[in-house]
Amino acid sequence: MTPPTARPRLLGVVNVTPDSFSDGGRWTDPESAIAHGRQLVEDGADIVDVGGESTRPGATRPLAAEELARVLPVIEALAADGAVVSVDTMRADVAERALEAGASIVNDVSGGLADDRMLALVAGSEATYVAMHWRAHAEHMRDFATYDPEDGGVVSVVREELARRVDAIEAAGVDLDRVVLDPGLGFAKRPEHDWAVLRGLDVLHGLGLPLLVGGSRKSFLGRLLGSQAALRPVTERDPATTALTTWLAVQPTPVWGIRVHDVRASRDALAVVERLTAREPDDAEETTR
Ligand code: PMM
Repeated sequence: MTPPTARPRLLGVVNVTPDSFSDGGRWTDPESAIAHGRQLVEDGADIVDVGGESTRPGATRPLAAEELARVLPVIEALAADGAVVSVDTMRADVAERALEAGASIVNDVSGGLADDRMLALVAGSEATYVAMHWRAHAEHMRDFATYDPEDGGVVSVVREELARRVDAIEAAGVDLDRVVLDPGLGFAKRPEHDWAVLRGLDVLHGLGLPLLVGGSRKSFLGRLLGSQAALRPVTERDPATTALTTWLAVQPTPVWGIRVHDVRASRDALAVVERLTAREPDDAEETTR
Protein backbone atom coordinates (compact mmCIF):
# COMPACT_ATOMS: atom_id res chain seq x y z
CA MET A 1 0.00 0.00 0.00
CA THR A 2 1.37 3.43 -0.92
CA PRO A 3 0.28 5.98 1.64
CA PRO A 4 -0.17 9.63 0.68
CA THR A 5 2.96 11.72 1.13
CA ALA A 6 1.63 14.67 3.14
CA ARG A 7 0.80 14.02 6.77
CA PRO A 8 -2.78 14.91 7.74
CA ARG A 9 -3.20 17.92 10.02
CA LEU A 10 -4.74 17.21 13.40
CA LEU A 11 -7.61 19.44 14.50
CA GLY A 12 -8.08 19.30 18.24
CA VAL A 13 -11.65 19.87 19.40
CA VAL A 14 -12.64 22.44 22.01
CA ASN A 15 -16.41 22.31 22.46
CA VAL A 16 -17.39 25.27 24.65
CA THR A 17 -20.84 23.80 25.07
CA PRO A 18 -22.89 22.28 27.88
CA ASP A 19 -24.23 19.48 25.72
CA SER A 20 -21.86 18.17 22.99
CA PHE A 21 -22.14 14.40 22.83
CA SER A 22 -18.44 13.76 23.18
CA ASP A 23 -17.32 16.19 25.86
CA GLY A 24 -20.31 18.44 26.61
CA GLY A 25 -20.03 20.43 29.82
CA ARG A 26 -16.33 19.87 30.37
CA TRP A 27 -15.07 23.17 28.98
CA THR A 28 -17.97 25.57 29.42
CA ASP A 29 -16.14 28.34 31.24
CA PRO A 30 -13.56 30.28 29.21
CA GLU A 31 -10.65 29.48 31.55
CA SER A 32 -11.05 25.72 31.29
CA ALA A 33 -11.70 25.91 27.53
CA ILE A 34 -8.54 28.00 27.01
CA ALA A 35 -6.50 25.64 29.19
CA HIS A 36 -7.87 22.69 27.23
CA GLY A 37 -6.99 24.34 23.90
CA ARG A 38 -3.46 25.00 25.14
CA GLN A 39 -3.15 21.39 26.20
CA LEU A 40 -4.26 20.25 22.74
CA VAL A 41 -1.56 22.41 21.15
CA GLU A 42 0.99 20.92 23.51
CA ASP A 43 -0.29 17.47 22.60
CA GLY A 44 0.43 18.20 18.94
CA ALA A 45 -2.70 19.77 17.46
CA ASP A 46 -1.95 21.68 14.25
CA ILE A 47 -5.27 23.50 14.53
CA VAL A 48 -7.59 24.09 17.47
CA ASP A 49 -11.26 23.91 16.46
CA VAL A 50 -13.40 25.99 18.82
CA GLY A 51 -17.17 25.57 18.76
CA GLY A 52 -20.05 26.98 20.79
CA GLU A 53 -22.97 25.05 19.36
CA SER A 54 -23.58 21.40 20.03
CA THR A 55 -24.48 19.40 16.95
CA ARG A 56 -25.38 16.23 18.81
CA PRO A 57 -28.47 14.61 17.28
CA GLY A 58 -31.58 16.21 18.79
CA ALA A 59 -29.75 19.27 20.26
CA THR A 60 -31.50 22.64 20.21
CA ARG A 61 -29.55 25.67 18.99
CA PRO A 62 -28.09 28.35 21.30
CA LEU A 63 -28.82 32.00 20.54
CA ALA A 64 -26.14 33.68 18.43
CA ALA A 65 -25.19 35.94 21.36
CA GLU A 66 -24.73 32.90 23.56
CA GLU A 67 -22.59 31.16 20.95
CA LEU A 68 -20.43 34.29 20.57
CA ALA A 69 -19.97 34.66 24.32
CA ARG A 70 -18.79 31.05 24.49
CA VAL A 71 -16.25 31.07 21.67
CA LEU A 72 -14.78 34.59 21.44
CA PRO A 73 -12.67 34.68 24.64
CA VAL A 74 -11.30 31.24 23.84
CA ILE A 75 -10.41 32.13 20.24
CA GLU A 76 -8.82 35.42 21.32
CA ALA A 77 -6.61 33.75 23.91
CA LEU A 78 -5.51 30.82 21.74
CA ALA A 79 -4.87 33.02 18.69
CA ALA A 80 -2.85 35.42 20.89
CA ASP A 81 -0.69 32.42 21.85
CA GLY A 82 0.01 31.91 18.15
CA ALA A 83 -2.20 28.84 17.70
CA VAL A 84 -3.95 28.24 14.38
CA VAL A 85 -7.62 28.49 15.32
CA SER A 86 -10.71 27.41 13.47
CA VAL A 87 -14.20 28.39 14.51
CA ASP A 88 -16.82 25.66 14.31
CA THR A 89 -19.94 27.65 13.47
CA MET A 90 -22.83 27.77 11.02
CA ARG A 91 -23.47 31.47 11.65
CA ALA A 92 -21.90 34.22 9.52
CA ASP A 93 -22.00 36.70 12.42
CA VAL A 94 -20.12 34.33 14.67
CA ALA A 95 -17.62 33.51 11.91
CA GLU A 96 -17.03 37.22 11.28
CA ARG A 97 -16.34 38.01 14.92
CA ALA A 98 -14.20 34.90 15.27
CA LEU A 99 -12.03 35.95 12.31
CA GLU A 100 -11.62 39.39 13.87
CA ALA A 101 -10.59 37.66 17.10
CA GLY A 102 -7.82 35.76 15.32
CA ALA A 103 -9.35 32.60 13.85
CA SER A 104 -8.13 31.79 10.35
CA ILE A 105 -10.41 28.88 9.45
CA VAL A 106 -14.21 28.76 9.32
CA ASN A 107 -15.45 25.23 9.94
CA ASP A 108 -19.08 25.34 8.82
CA VAL A 109 -20.78 21.99 9.36
CA SER A 110 -23.65 23.18 7.16
CA GLY A 111 -21.45 24.00 4.16
CA GLY A 112 -23.19 27.37 3.85
CA LEU A 113 -26.74 25.99 4.00
CA ALA A 114 -27.66 27.17 7.50
CA ASP A 115 -26.96 30.89 7.00
CA ASP A 116 -27.32 32.47 3.60
CA ARG A 117 -24.80 35.19 4.54
CA MET A 118 -22.01 32.72 5.26
CA LEU A 119 -20.53 32.29 1.78
CA ALA A 120 -20.40 36.05 1.14
CA LEU A 121 -18.66 36.53 4.48
CA VAL A 122 -16.08 33.88 3.61
CA ALA A 123 -15.64 35.37 0.11
CA GLY A 124 -14.80 38.72 1.68
CA SER A 125 -12.23 37.20 4.01
CA GLU A 126 -9.02 35.25 3.54
CA ALA A 127 -10.14 32.37 5.73
CA THR A 128 -9.86 28.72 4.85
CA TYR A 129 -13.40 27.38 4.60
CA VAL A 130 -14.37 23.86 5.65
CA ALA A 131 -17.67 22.87 4.05
CA MET A 132 -19.22 19.77 5.54
CA HIS A 133 -21.95 17.56 4.09
CA TRP A 134 -25.12 18.51 5.96
CA ARG A 135 -28.83 18.18 5.48
CA ALA A 136 -30.59 19.58 8.54
CA HIS A 137 -30.06 21.03 11.99
CA ALA A 138 -29.28 18.56 14.78
CA GLU A 139 -32.84 18.63 16.07
CA HIS A 140 -34.11 16.98 12.89
CA MET A 141 -31.11 15.38 11.23
CA ARG A 142 -32.07 11.80 12.13
CA ASP A 143 -35.09 12.19 9.84
CA PHE A 144 -32.78 12.87 6.91
CA ALA A 145 -30.52 9.81 7.20
CA THR A 146 -31.81 8.11 4.09
CA TYR A 147 -29.85 7.53 0.89
CA ASP A 148 -31.53 5.90 -2.08
CA PRO A 149 -29.61 2.95 -3.57
CA GLU A 150 -31.15 3.98 -6.91
CA ASP A 151 -29.18 7.23 -6.64
CA GLY A 152 -26.01 5.19 -6.15
CA GLY A 153 -26.13 4.98 -2.34
CA VAL A 154 -24.65 7.21 0.29
CA VAL A 155 -21.21 7.80 -1.28
CA SER A 156 -22.61 8.98 -4.62
CA VAL A 157 -25.30 11.08 -2.98
CA VAL A 158 -22.84 12.76 -0.58
CA ARG A 159 -20.51 13.45 -3.50
CA GLU A 160 -23.37 14.97 -5.48
CA GLU A 161 -24.59 17.11 -2.59
CA LEU A 162 -21.03 18.29 -1.83
CA ALA A 163 -20.51 19.08 -5.52
CA ARG A 164 -23.55 21.37 -5.35
CA ARG A 165 -22.04 23.13 -2.34
CA VAL A 166 -18.77 23.58 -4.20
CA ASP A 167 -20.70 25.23 -7.05
CA ALA A 168 -22.44 27.56 -4.60
CA ILE A 169 -19.17 28.37 -2.83
CA GLU A 170 -17.46 29.19 -6.12
CA ALA A 171 -20.44 31.22 -7.32
CA ALA A 172 -20.24 33.28 -4.11
CA GLY A 173 -16.71 34.28 -5.07
CA VAL A 174 -14.70 32.05 -2.74
CA ASP A 175 -11.42 30.92 -4.25
CA LEU A 176 -11.56 27.10 -4.22
CA ASP A 177 -7.86 27.04 -3.26
CA ARG A 178 -8.95 27.69 0.29
CA VAL A 179 -11.87 25.26 0.49
CA VAL A 180 -11.80 21.91 2.30
CA LEU A 181 -14.63 19.35 2.10
CA ASP A 182 -15.83 17.08 4.86
CA PRO A 183 -18.23 14.13 4.43
CA GLY A 184 -19.87 14.84 7.80
CA LEU A 185 -19.68 11.51 9.61
CA GLY A 186 -22.72 11.10 11.85
CA PHE A 187 -24.59 14.05 10.34
CA ALA A 188 -27.84 12.72 8.84
CA LYS A 189 -26.03 9.40 8.60
CA ARG A 190 -26.49 6.05 10.25
CA PRO A 191 -23.45 3.94 11.19
CA GLU A 192 -23.60 1.95 7.94
CA HIS A 193 -23.53 5.23 6.01
CA ASP A 194 -20.47 6.41 7.95
CA TRP A 195 -18.56 3.21 7.19
CA ALA A 196 -19.53 3.41 3.51
CA VAL A 197 -18.39 7.04 3.33
CA LEU A 198 -15.02 6.14 4.85
CA ARG A 199 -14.59 3.32 2.35
CA GLY A 200 -15.56 5.73 -0.42
CA LEU A 201 -13.19 8.60 0.41
CA ASP A 202 -11.54 8.26 -3.00
CA VAL A 203 -14.89 9.07 -4.65
CA LEU A 204 -15.20 12.23 -2.56
CA HIS A 205 -11.59 13.12 -3.25
CA GLY A 206 -12.57 13.01 -6.91
CA LEU A 207 -14.20 16.42 -6.35
CA GLY A 208 -10.65 17.77 -6.43
CA LEU A 209 -10.57 19.45 -3.02
CA PRO A 210 -8.79 18.52 0.21
CA LEU A 211 -10.72 16.38 2.69
CA LEU A 212 -11.25 16.71 6.43
CA VAL A 213 -12.62 13.73 8.35
CA GLY A 214 -14.22 13.91 11.80
CA GLY A 215 -15.03 10.50 13.21
CA SER A 216 -13.72 11.03 16.73
CA ARG A 217 -15.86 9.29 19.39
CA LYS A 218 -18.85 9.13 17.08
CA SER A 219 -21.74 6.71 17.28
CA PHE A 220 -20.63 4.46 14.43
CA LEU A 221 -17.64 3.55 16.62
CA GLY A 222 -19.90 3.14 19.65
CA ARG A 223 -22.14 0.82 17.66
CA LEU A 224 -19.20 -1.22 16.34
CA LEU A 225 -17.77 -1.72 19.82
CA GLY A 226 -20.99 -1.96 21.81
CA SER A 227 -23.42 -4.73 22.47
CA GLN A 228 -26.87 -5.28 20.97
CA ALA A 229 -28.32 -3.47 23.96
CA ALA A 230 -26.02 -0.45 24.24
CA LEU A 231 -23.41 1.55 22.37
CA ARG A 232 -19.89 1.65 23.81
CA PRO A 233 -19.91 4.81 25.98
CA VAL A 234 -18.49 7.95 24.39
CA THR A 235 -15.69 8.09 26.97
CA GLU A 236 -14.47 4.66 25.83
CA ARG A 237 -14.15 5.30 22.10
CA ASP A 238 -10.69 6.90 21.95
CA PRO A 239 -8.68 3.77 21.06
CA ALA A 240 -11.03 3.15 18.12
CA THR A 241 -10.70 6.82 17.14
CA THR A 242 -6.92 6.43 17.13
CA ALA A 243 -7.24 3.31 14.98
CA LEU A 244 -9.29 5.38 12.56
CA THR A 245 -6.58 8.06 12.48
CA THR A 246 -4.01 5.38 11.72
CA TRP A 247 -6.13 3.96 8.92
CA LEU A 248 -6.75 7.43 7.46
CA ALA A 249 -3.01 8.04 7.40
CA VAL A 250 -2.14 4.78 5.59
CA GLN A 251 -5.03 4.36 3.14
CA PRO A 252 -4.27 5.77 -0.31
CA THR A 253 -6.63 8.78 -0.49
CA PRO A 254 -4.91 11.96 0.75
CA VAL A 255 -6.58 13.44 3.83
CA TRP A 256 -5.94 17.12 4.62
CA GLY A 257 -7.12 16.95 8.21
CA ILE A 258 -8.46 14.72 10.95
CA ARG A 259 -10.64 16.20 13.71
CA VAL A 260 -10.09 14.49 17.06
CA HIS A 261 -10.60 14.96 20.79
CA ASP A 262 -7.62 12.92 22.02
CA VAL A 263 -4.88 14.68 20.05
CA ARG A 264 -1.97 13.02 21.82
CA ALA A 265 -3.03 9.51 20.86
CA SER A 266 -3.62 10.47 17.23
CA ARG A 267 -0.32 12.37 17.12
CA ASP A 268 1.47 9.23 18.37
CA ALA A 269 -0.31 7.14 15.75
CA LEU A 270 0.80 9.52 12.99
CA ALA A 271 4.38 9.43 14.29
CA VAL A 272 4.44 5.65 13.97
CA VAL A 273 2.96 5.77 10.47
CA GLU A 274 5.45 8.43 9.43
CA ARG A 275 8.37 6.47 10.82
CA LEU A 276 7.34 3.36 8.92
CA THR A 277 6.58 5.05 5.64
CA ALA A 278 9.47 7.54 5.49
CA ARG A 279 11.08 7.71 2.08
CA GLU A 280 14.65 8.04 3.29
CA PRO A 281 16.64 4.89 4.15
CA ASP A 282 15.68 3.80 7.61
CA ASP A 283 17.88 2.69 10.41
CA ALA A 284 17.71 -1.00 9.56
CA GLU A 285 21.41 -1.23 10.11
CA GLU A 286 21.37 0.52 13.42
CA THR A 287 21.60 -1.73 16.36
CA THR A 288 19.97 -1.25 19.70
CA ARG A 289 22.45 -3.53 21.39
N1 PMM B 1 -18.34 16.92 13.93
C1 PMM B 1 -18.81 17.60 14.99
C2 PMM B 1 -18.66 18.98 15.08
N2 PMM B 1 -18.01 19.67 14.12
N3 PMM B 1 -16.87 19.70 12.07
C3 PMM B 1 -16.40 19.06 11.00
N4 PMM B 1 -15.77 19.74 10.01
N5 PMM B 1 -16.53 17.71 10.85
C4 PMM B 1 -17.16 16.94 11.80
O1 PMM B 1 -17.28 15.72 11.60
C5 PMM B 1 -17.68 17.60 12.95
C6 PMM B 1 -17.51 19.00 13.06
C7 PMM B 1 -19.54 16.86 16.07
O2 PMM B 1 -18.68 16.25 16.93
P1 PMM B 1 -18.29 16.83 18.39
O3 PMM B 1 -19.58 17.02 19.14
O4 PMM B 1 -17.43 15.80 18.98
O5 PMM B 1 -17.58 18.11 18.21
